[in-house]
Amino acid sequence: MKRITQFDALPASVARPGYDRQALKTRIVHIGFGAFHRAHQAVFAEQLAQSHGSDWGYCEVNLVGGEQQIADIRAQDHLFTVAEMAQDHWHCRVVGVVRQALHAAVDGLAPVLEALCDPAVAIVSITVTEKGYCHHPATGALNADHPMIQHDLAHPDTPQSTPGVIVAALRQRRDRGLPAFSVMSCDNMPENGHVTRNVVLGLARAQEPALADWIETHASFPSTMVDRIVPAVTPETLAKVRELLGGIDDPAAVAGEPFRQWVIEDNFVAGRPAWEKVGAELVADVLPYEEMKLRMLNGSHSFLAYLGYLGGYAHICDCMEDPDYATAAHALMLQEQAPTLRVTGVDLAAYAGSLIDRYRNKALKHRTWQIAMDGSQKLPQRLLDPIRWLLAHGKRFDHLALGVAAWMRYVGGMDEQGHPIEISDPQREAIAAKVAASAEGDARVRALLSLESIFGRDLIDSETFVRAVSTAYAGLLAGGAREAVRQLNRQSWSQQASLNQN
Ligand code: NAI
Ligand code: CS2
Repeated sequence: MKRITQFDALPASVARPGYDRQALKTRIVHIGFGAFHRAHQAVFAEQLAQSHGSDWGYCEVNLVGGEQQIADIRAQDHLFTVAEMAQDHWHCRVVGVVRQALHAAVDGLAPVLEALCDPAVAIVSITVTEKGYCHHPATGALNADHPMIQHDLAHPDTPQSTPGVIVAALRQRRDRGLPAFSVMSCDNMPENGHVTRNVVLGLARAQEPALADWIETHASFPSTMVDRIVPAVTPETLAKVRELLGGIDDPAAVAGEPFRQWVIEDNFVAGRPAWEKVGAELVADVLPYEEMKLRMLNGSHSFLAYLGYLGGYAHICDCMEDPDYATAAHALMLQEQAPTLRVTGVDLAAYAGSLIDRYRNKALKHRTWQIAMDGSQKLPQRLLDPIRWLLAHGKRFDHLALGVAAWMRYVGGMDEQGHPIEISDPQREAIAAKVAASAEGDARVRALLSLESIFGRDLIDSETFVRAVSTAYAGLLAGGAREAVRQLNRQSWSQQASLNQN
C-alpha cells in the first residue's frame, strides 16, 4: 500500500509541508487527536510552519478511544491529510506539524506524562468532547462522583481522566522544578477555559491543596471559541481522499468545510505560536464570541439534529432541503438566540445567513445522529441558558422549547416509525431510568426535567418553561416533527405580523 510519506507520488494539486519538519520542536501536547483537531488547530499550525517559519510542533495524545488514529499516523511518519469540502470542489493538504503520537492505553501512562513534562512544552491543548471534562454541565463544576474522578482521587499517580492526567503532569513539573504550562480547551463549551480550570483545580485541591495553589499561580487556562464543521469520517470520505491523493491511502485523513474561525483569549504563561498571523483572533475576553457561536450555530444545530432525526432527515443538508426546517432554524437564531447575546460589532443577521449557507453544503453529509449525541452535555449552553435569559426578560422561546421537547422525544428511544434510536450519551442510564419510570406525555416531560445536572434546579420551578416544553412535546406526539416545525413557523409568522402591526 502506498502511503502519504512519498510526497513525490502526490498530485501537484495536493499541498504538502515545504519546511524542515526536523526543525520543529514539540512545544504543544494535544489531548484528543480526533477529527476536529486535525482539521482545525493542526491546520493553523501547518500554515504557520509553512509561511512564517514557526517551529511549534505537536505531540498528539489519546487517553480514551482513538487507538487506531494514533496507530495510523505513526505508520505514516505522523503525516495526515485534511480535505476541504466545498459544495463543488475538494482540496487536500498534507499536514506535517506532528512529531510524536501516544496512546495512554497502548503505550502506558508513563510516556504520556513524560511528554507532558518536557521542559519545552508550553501549551497543553484539549479536544476531548464535552464529556471528557468530567464536570456538571449545568454548573461547570467538577463532578466528584464521576467514576474516572473517583478513580483519580484514589490513584493520583495513575489517573484516567483528562483533568487527572493534567494534574499529575503539573505535579511532576512542580516536583522537578519545571515551569507550568497553559491548558487550552478547544471544546464547545461556554467559558471552556473556566470549566477546565474548575475541573483541574477542583481535582488538585481534593488531592493536595498546595498543588492547587501552585497551579493557580503558575498555570493559565485560556478560553477559546472554535469553529469548523468537521463531520465524522466515513468510508466515502476516505475513498474520495484516496482519489484526490492519486491512489494513495490515508486512513488518518479528515474532511471539513472550508470555513474556519478561532478566537483565543490571549493568556499564556510560557509563550504561544503567532496564531494571529494565520487568521486567529487573539482577544482579552472570548465569552461574547463563544456565546454567539454556541447559541446561534450549535443551538440551531441541536434543534435541527433532534427535529431532523425525528423527521427522517439523516443529514443537516437534508434538513435544509425542507424550507420549513431552514426557516425555523433561521428564526431560532435571530428571534431567540441573537437577543440574548453580549457580542458587539457583529452583524448577527449576516452571521445567521452565513450559517444557513454553511448548513446547505451538500458535500458535508453531517449526520443529525452525530450532532444529537451527548445531548446531556450540550443542552445547557445551547438551548437552556438562552431560555433562562428570555424567561428573565419576559420573551417567548417557542423554538427553543420545541428543541428541548425534541431532545426529550429523541431520548425516549423510539423514532416516529417505531424503530429504536441508538442513544449515545454519558448520562444514557439516568435518562433511560427517567423514561422507563414515566408515562408518555406531561409526566415524561416532568421526569426528564428533574435531571438536575442538565436542567439545574430553577427551570422545573418555572411554570412558563414547563408549560412551553409540555405543549411542544404534545405537538410532537400528536403530529410528528415535520408538522411541529411547520406549525412553529405559522405561529411565528402570525406573532411577527401582529408585532409589526403594533
Ligand atoms: P472525534 O470523535 O473525532 O474525537 C473525539 C476525541 O475525544 C478523540 O480523540 C477521543 O480520544 C477523545 N475522547 C472522547 N471521550 C473522551 C474522554 N471521556 N476522555 C478523554 N478523551 C476523550 O470528535 P471531534 O469531531 O474531534 O470533536 C471533538 C470535540 O471537538 C467536540 O466534542 C467539540 O467539543 C469540538 N468541536 C468539534 C467540531 C466538529 O465539527 N467536529 C467543531 C468545533 C468543536
Ligand atoms: C456540532 C458541532 O457535533 C455537534 O454537536 O454542533 O460539532 C459543530 O459542528 C461545530 O461546533 C462547528 O464548529
